[in-house]
Amino acid sequence: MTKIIMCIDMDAFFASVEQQDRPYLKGRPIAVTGSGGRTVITTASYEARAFGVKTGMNVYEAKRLCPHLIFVIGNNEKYIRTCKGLVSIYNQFTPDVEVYSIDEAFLDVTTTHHLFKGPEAIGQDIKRQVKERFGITCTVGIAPNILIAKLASSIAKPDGLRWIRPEDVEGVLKDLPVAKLWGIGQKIAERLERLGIRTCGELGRASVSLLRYRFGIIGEALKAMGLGMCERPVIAEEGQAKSIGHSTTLPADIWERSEIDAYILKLSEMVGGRARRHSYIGRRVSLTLRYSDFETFTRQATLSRSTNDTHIIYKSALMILNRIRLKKKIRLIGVCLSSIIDDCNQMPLLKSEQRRMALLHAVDAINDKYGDSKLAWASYSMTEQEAGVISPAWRPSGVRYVEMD
Ligand code: TTP
Ligand code: MG
Repeated sequence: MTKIIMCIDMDAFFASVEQQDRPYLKGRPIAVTGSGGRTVITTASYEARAFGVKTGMNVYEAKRLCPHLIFVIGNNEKYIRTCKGLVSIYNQFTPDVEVYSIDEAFLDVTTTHHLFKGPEAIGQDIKRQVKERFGITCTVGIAPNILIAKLASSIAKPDGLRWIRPEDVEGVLKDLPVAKLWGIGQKIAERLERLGIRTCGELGRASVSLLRYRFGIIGEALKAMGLGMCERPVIAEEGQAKSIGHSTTLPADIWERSEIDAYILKLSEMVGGRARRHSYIGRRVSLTLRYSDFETFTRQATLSRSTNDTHIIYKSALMILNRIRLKKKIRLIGVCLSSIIDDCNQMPLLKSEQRRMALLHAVDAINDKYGDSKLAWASYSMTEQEAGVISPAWRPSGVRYVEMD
């Protein structure tokens, strides 16, 4: 059966929330920056984008482009609260809701749209409710799969709705530059261009063996993307977190291995503590790093058995880090525990493990009582300053990182 997938993406999310909160900012060029004195822009209002201001730009460059630009320090808690409210709107229309990032969700309405006068009517209703409840606009893309739904929403931005029906996919992709597709970055686009492939139409017609030869295992997937095909389903939350992750944007970019390790320990403790509090254990540990120029990547390791032990999470994250040759300074670090199941509280077999678990629970009890990180592991003290932002990155219940490994 042909699926009907929706992609809902807020327009200039952080900036729109701030403009709604402070009406004097409405209709004006604003840029949202991180807390903790960071000088990089996380997003800009569409009024500011008209001057060329964009995500990742530093404030000096932005001010030069738009001298009357207004800067606002972001407030992650506020955005997470809004995100949770948005999900409650989506849940009216289907149980298959995937909260993909803080302002973006995929809905599979294949089996429910007829109850609501069709997908377009659902899209309009969501846009109306988002506007009424939060005073912000969003863009809706509708398509047979998430790849094309995402494309539809990016084409229709801002405040738009676009339905790309199965019979329209080929026409839309024909002359579309490959980099417009979700998942094809600038680097892959450049490599494709060297093969004479610029548009999705050309990519769809390219020989699989050539693509496989040049791009390895992703060669086939690239061709499928050029044809507008994507098998990945909408992965709905099932009430239980699928992963527990914390990330932190550092107060200043760092390079020193000992400093990076200290942050990883701190994040591992936050992840382990949260897993223990909610009685979850997980088998996969991922480490996400963002370089100073915003290039972001995730590597992961699978453990021999599930855990919520800070020490094991930390050691696994360090093992992952040991395999990475750092090219630039780091601006963000994230640690995530996934492949999660309920912890049946089995008693560890080894005496040393039993002792450590008892210690972990004692640390948790004190931290629960007096706030996180009152008691911490020795090398925490190496992080001289508190990080600027520590939050469950993007998703209200855990993190989904792009899996690259
Ligand atoms: P996006 O949806 O990528 O951007 P946006 O909502 O601001 O604008 P658009 O209308 O193009 O969708 O990201 C959502 C929010 O996430 C954004 O408002 C700010 C934040 N963000 C960061 O903090 N760092 C980043 O690198 C990016 C890309 C976004
Ligand atoms: Mg957005």
